[in-house]
Amino acid sequence: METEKLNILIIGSTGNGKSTLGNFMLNAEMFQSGPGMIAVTAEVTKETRTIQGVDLTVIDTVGFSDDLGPLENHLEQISQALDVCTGGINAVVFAIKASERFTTAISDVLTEMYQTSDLWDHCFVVFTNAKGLGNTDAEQTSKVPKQLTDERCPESLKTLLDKVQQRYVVVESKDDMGDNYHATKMSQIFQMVNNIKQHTPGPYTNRSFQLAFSKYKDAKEKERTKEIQQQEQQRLLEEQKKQLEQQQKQLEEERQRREEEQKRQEEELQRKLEGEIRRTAELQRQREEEERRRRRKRKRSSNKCVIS
Ligand SMILES: Nc1nc2c(ncn2[C@@H]2O[C@H](COP(=O)(O)OP(=O)(O)OP(=O)(O)O)[C@@H](O)[C@H]2O)c(=O)[nH]1
Ligand SMILES: [Mg+2]
Repeated sequence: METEKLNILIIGSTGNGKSTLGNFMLNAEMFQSGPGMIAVTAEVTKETRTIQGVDLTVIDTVGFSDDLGPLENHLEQISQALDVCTGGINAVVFAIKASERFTTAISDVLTEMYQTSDLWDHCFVVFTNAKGLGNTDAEQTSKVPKQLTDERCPESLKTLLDKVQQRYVVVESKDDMGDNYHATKMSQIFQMVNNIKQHTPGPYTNRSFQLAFSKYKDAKEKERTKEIQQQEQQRLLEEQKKQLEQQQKQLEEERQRREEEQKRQEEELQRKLEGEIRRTAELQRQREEEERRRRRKRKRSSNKCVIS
């Protein structure tokens, strides 16, 4: 009888325990993992081992992070990872460190991804670092994290669990919890994969992903073109507004200039008129003075005639 082959792809945000989970699944130190603030896994890596009679191939990926840039880059790297197995992927694990906050950075990526891909039908969540929730023994580390039933559970996390049809496993994948723990957890993980197998027509391939991805890219391209057109329209409108304001300013300046010129001309005319009036009055005064002088002279000469 042929051995069952399963391909599991692990995705998630950087530092959420993807590589450690990969090592846990394969029960060997195959992938490099580590603490700290800098992303460890820098490229997609594939490793295979036989676990519970299954030829299990785990594909570890570069974590979602700001360093990856826009969502397109995140999707591109998922696309590359999906190409690693020719037969397709039986299940995609979304790794979330249960001990850490579910940040908006993750949910933003997810919200965009929901629109873009049908990958969720093949996906289940693994909450890693179960011990980090304060659980110590094997039984406790399998419990549903209290946060999931808390009314303050982030909507984005609830949506993610809805998207994966409430398929999730809680695992302590770093600390050695013994062979029984490993066997139990791997059985749970294989159950998830079987559940996915039952509910999907076949393994998930990069072709399906690319279809959704190209639709997404087209939509984004249209969005960008629309945005550029809107910006261009806005720019033109603002330019027209500026021109109009400039014209109005020029018209106003012209009106003021004309008003001032008219005022100046009126004042000039007024001055001329007043000068003319003054000159006429002076002439009049001089004429009267001359007349008076002439009269006095005539009077004097007529008096002289009378005396002689
Ligand atoms: N206690 C405990 N520590 C964990 C668990 N999972 C991961 N860690 C620790 O968390 C840190 C990050 O784990 P990695 O497996 O390197 O995380 P990653 O998602 O592969 O990170 P990148 O490769 O940078 O994207 C390491 O120090 C791990 O030892 C877990 O289940 N329990
Ligand atoms: Mg890693």
